[in-house]
Amino acid sequence: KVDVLTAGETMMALRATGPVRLGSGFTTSVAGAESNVAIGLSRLGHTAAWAGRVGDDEAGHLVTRTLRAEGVDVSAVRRDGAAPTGLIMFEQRLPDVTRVRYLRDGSAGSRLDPADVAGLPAEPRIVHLTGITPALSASCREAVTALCGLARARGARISLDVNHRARLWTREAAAEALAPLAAAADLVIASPDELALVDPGGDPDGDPDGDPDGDPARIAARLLDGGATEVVVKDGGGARSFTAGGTRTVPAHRVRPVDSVGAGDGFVAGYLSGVLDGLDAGERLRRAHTVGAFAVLSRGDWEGLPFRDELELIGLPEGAALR
Ligand code: KDG
Repeated sequence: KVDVLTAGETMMALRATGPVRLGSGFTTSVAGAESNVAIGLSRLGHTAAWAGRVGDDEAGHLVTRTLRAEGVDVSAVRRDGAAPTGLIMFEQRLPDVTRVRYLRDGSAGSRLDPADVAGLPAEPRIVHLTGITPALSASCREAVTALCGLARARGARISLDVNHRARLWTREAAAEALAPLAAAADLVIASPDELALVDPGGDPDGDPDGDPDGDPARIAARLLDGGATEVVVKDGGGARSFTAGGTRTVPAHRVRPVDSVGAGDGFVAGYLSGVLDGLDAGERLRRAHTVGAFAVLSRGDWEGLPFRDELELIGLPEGAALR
């Protein structure tokens, strides 16, 4: 049994070592919201599998090699000779302003289809999805729907990080595709503006922001009425968990970010880790904030994520030396 199965697109990440227009160099790594979560979980001692397509190219090898080195099960990854592995370029222009550029149109990852997910690792406890994958292509949308069906058939819980990417699609298109996914999910994680996209009581005319009642608590209540067991709403300062049993709010750690890309994925990895460990809502949120804080305190999407024995490092007094 694998604790968490996730699927999506993982790209080769090119990180500029200076301003790109001046002719900077690049370091290479990998990036993808779903595989970031898988890495975070693996580092915390859980078993995680990632499925997706990579090109039959060196970048594809970098993706599978990196994930394997992080202990993520990549046995279901498909190598697609007909398209390249996607690229993502990061240029940190100011201490906490990073320009992100996708070079992923028509990539191998965007060619994921339902057949790729049909025979995935047996019996995951949780299937984790994000709103990025359905934005990539029609076949990706179908694959995500198939994965929800597989999760249901195998008794797995479905977790959805709404993760709206405005560079990939409009809010209208996102609302249309993501509302049914949220309706199928047990756990929905979103920022307040993302939550409005999956509001079951959203504007029937199709305007994703047209509902005058954009209050996260009310949207969460509607999702719970529709069958979700938990809705987690995160904003800069803290996060709230809504369940039938009540609401818990936990403030985030106060940290000085050095690179906030990947914070949300760290948050999700910490949260799912808390779910797998049977922690209560407050403790789950605390672990989520802790892992998210590690992500923003180091460069790269996932490189700074904590191993289990490092969780307690957040919260030590400033300047603490570990002797
Ligand atoms: O969540 C961080 C992501 O933005 C990054 O890893 C790339 O998956 C990614 C995406 O599609 O934006």
